[in-house]
Amino acid sequence: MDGQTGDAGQRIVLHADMDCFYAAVEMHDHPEIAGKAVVVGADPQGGAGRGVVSTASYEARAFGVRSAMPISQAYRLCPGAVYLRPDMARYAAVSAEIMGIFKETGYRVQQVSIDEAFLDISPVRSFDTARDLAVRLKQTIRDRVGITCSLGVAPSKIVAKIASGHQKPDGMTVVTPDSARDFLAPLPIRKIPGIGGKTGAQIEALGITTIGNLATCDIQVLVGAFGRSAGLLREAALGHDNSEVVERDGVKSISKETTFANDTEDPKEIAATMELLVREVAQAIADEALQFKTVTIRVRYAGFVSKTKARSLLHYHNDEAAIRAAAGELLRELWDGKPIRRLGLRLSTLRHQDSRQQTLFGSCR
Ligand code: TTP
Ligand code: MG
Repeated sequence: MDGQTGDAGQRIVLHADMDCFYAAVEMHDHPEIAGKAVVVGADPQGGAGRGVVSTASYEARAFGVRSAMPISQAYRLCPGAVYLRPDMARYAAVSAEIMGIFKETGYRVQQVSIDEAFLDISPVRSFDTARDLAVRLKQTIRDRVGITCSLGVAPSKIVAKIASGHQKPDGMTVVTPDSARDFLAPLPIRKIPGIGGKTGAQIEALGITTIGNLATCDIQVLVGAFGRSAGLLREAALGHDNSEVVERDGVKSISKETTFANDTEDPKEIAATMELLVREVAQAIADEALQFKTVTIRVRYAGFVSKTKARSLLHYHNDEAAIRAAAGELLRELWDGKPIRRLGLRLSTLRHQDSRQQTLFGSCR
């Protein structure tokens, strides 16, 4: 499945997915629970708890515990597990650190969830070099973040994503253009992203259980059952996917808004409300360990007319004073003295406080 050189212009996509992400962060932060059955989610309350499992360590999965399962069921399956509530601010910070490592490669990065990203590594040109890069990425994440991930390298996003899940945890699967069909053929159709419960059952009802079946069955059978989506299913089964890796930030902005009990033109009331918003957004970026560069205010007047005004600062900040100063200036410039119904404050152009500037993988650019 490896060892081949991509054609000139060949696309090479890497998909990374952290292993049991929330549980892995907890086990890293609390070494005494490393290697144990760990369940992150709602409080089990001795089996009477409501709510669901966010994730479970692979040790807990051995008992049948799964994401999205009722926590009471998880407790029945594995009463001896360590049960923890999620610490989203911590996971967001670790996520930002990992995305930072991906960005240091210099390749295009598309974050798709808190623990998942695609990298367009086509410039490495060969699947051998891609494998070397993947090995280094795994090592860097292990060294700097202290958790494991699973990687897939393939000629398209869809195959890279299927590949990253192929040998979890701590896995790596490289699928070259020549090996893609053989790789996909024996896998169950539900390995195709987006083919879940209902669609999966509909396809299986046609006697199609593997991706190979889906790739070779009579297209009219698919058209009969799925109409215009038949072509998409067939393309997915063949691993064809021209969609690009699109750069996107995880958290785009943090904003707070308040509606006044009565429309107001009282400068003191407006200033006091802005002060509350300043404190709230300052708290929110502190909780997520973020820095911002852009401050935007929004004023909605009676009659639903809204005006916004933004200011981008020269440097990243994380302090309340910088937000207060920018918001105050913007309000003076924007507000025309008419009664205000609603006031909003947004911070954007965000980055994680630990974003490091050094560049790794220089030779692979
Ligand atoms: P996933 O990557 O789907 O799962 P995972 O990282 O826990 O495990 P795997 O090794 O199979 O990749 O999701 C990432 C995180 O998102 C997960 O750690 C917790 C959260 N999550 C939920 O809160 N609820 C869910 O139903 C799922 C699937 C994930
Ligand atoms: Mg994961």
